[in-house]
Amino acid sequence: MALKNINPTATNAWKELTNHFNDIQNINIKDLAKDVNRKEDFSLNFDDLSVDFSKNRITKETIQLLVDLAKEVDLKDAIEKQYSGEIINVTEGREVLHTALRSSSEEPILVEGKNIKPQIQAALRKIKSFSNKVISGKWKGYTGKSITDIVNIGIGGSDLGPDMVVESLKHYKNQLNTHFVSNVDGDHVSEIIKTLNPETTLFVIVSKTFTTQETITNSETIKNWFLKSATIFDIPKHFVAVSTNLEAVDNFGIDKKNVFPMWNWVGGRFSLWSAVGLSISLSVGYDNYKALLEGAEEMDLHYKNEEFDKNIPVILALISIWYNNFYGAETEAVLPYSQYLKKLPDYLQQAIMESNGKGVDRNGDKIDYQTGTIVWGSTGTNMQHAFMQLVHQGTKLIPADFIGYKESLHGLTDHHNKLMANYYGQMDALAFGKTKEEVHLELKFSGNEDKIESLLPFKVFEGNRPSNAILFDKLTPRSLGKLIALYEHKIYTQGILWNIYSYDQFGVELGKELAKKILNK
Ligand code: G6Q
Repeated sequence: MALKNINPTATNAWKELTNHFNDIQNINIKDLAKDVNRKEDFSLNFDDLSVDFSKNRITKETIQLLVDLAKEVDLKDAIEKQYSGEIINVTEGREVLHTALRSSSEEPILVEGKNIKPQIQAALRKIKSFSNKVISGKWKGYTGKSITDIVNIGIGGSDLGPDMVVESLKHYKNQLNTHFVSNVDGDHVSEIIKTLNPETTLFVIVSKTFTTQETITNSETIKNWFLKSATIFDIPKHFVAVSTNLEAVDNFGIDKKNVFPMWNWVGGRFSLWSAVGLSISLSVGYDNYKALLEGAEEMDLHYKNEEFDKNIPVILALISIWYNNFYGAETEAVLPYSQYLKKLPDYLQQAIMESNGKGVDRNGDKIDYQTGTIVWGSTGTNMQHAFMQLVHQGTKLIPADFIGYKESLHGLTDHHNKLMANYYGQMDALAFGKTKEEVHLELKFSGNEDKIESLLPFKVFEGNRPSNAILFDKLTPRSLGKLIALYEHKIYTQGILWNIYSYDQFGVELGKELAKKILNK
């Protein structure tokens, strides 16, 4: 049975939310914070994760009404349909089963009548044994040397996820150096090749279709470069593929034994949990890769089983809808206070904007309300010295997720205390601002009384700018898995509430078609 098809703006809850918005739209976070229980009432804890959403323009009633909305569009039913393998990617006629990739339960999940769990387990075993061979140095290149460098060749979903995770887990990496080639711009591949020795490099070509222009072009260029010093008989030792297109992989010269599976029931941007994540397992070892999957599964179970008002992905999705559809906020910032997470905003831009950037509802009708949010961001504290000016004092409302870790990975306590002081300081500054009176006193006591009149308005911070504090104990493969799965479920929740299909991406096709036509000319 397909997903339900309910226009959110036609629901009772939406009407009530509209009335409620009219009543409280001028509410101030500073006033709300006077309630001593606020932080406790507006926080959720789950294992090593705590989410404090108290610094938002919301009351208990707001949450209640948003939860009512989720119930009225039957989010529960949609979640169950996703997990059980119904064809919820209707426009492409596919199941959406990235959650199955990290499920440790024995319960079968059927696709076309066949249980997919055994295939998933077999792929994991293959990833494990291959990673072990390469990492231990048993896998030899064509001159008998061990592998030192891995190059992932892929684009979009076959690049952004693995690239982000490899970067985020750099602390856990082994001796292998991992590189990513994606852009069809020859400068990208040229710069990477420059640093490589063909005798000790392993290329992982990741392409579900094995027809993607960028990936095939880069793979051919790399193969030609490789064949300058090796022969075609050496290809199996240096090229492996992750794909569904076995024929094209074979034509490329890759040994059948070295092909890792991909499945149509996993979308590209949700595929890092499949063999698309091979470069992750090579970079940090299979055990860490498995821990990433386990962390994601923990979040999957939380999302599936928890009541909506205690469900972290659901609550974050609902708050985002509140700003997007009622306050008219157009963008959201994702601000990780960890240099390791510098690629997270790029990754989330694809996951969120490709999924929910849709203007037609599940009926095929043009939508007259706002859908997908624009997501952007960068790491703290760097961005505090860059774009945060606009977030603090600009004219736009930009809700922000602040992602932080209690513990530092390198034990540099002094650095970490400063980092986290900034993490909390930014959220307080956004929420509570600085009043005229405070600026007045500050100028007076700093010996600038004569400048009060001319400077005061520029130094006032309005405040009332919302943020969520997403805080983990420590950056580990497990907590990263949880974080990524959290955003995946936020995406789906919003797609369901906006009555759109989150799992297709026809919007990227036209440009590709036209580029082909122009190239042929
Ligand atoms: C993601 C999209 C898209 C896809 C790339 C690569 O959800 O489907 O980004 O991952 O276009 O496709 P191939 O893996 O087929 O090369």
